Amino acid sequence: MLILYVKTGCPYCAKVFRVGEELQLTFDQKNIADPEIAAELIEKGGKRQVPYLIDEEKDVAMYESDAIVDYLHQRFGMKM
Ligand SMILES: N[C@@H](CCC(=O)N[C@@H](CS)C(=O)NCC(=O)O)C(=O)O
Repeated sequence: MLILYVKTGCPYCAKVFRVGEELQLTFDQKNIADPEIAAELIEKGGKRQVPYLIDEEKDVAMYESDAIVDYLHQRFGMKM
């Protein structure tokens, strides 16, 4: 499961969504507009910043859209 913490209107999140579409990925989206989700993000990642990706299968989590895009390309970009 890929979990992506996002915020409506966030351009960095939009960048990750574009790559997700390109790679035909499905994210379990969590929007920090909900204060409980925002608190959950801070608890898990340490700060309130989106996008934040959790790849449960690989036990990997990261902030920073460029790092997320690179990670998704590396992990899913070579599908045959
Ligand atoms: N360098 C970061 C920038 C991320 C960023 O600035 N995100 C904003 C939303 S666009 C954010 O998390 N702001 C905190 C908030 O909205 O509470 C990236 O590329 O992911």
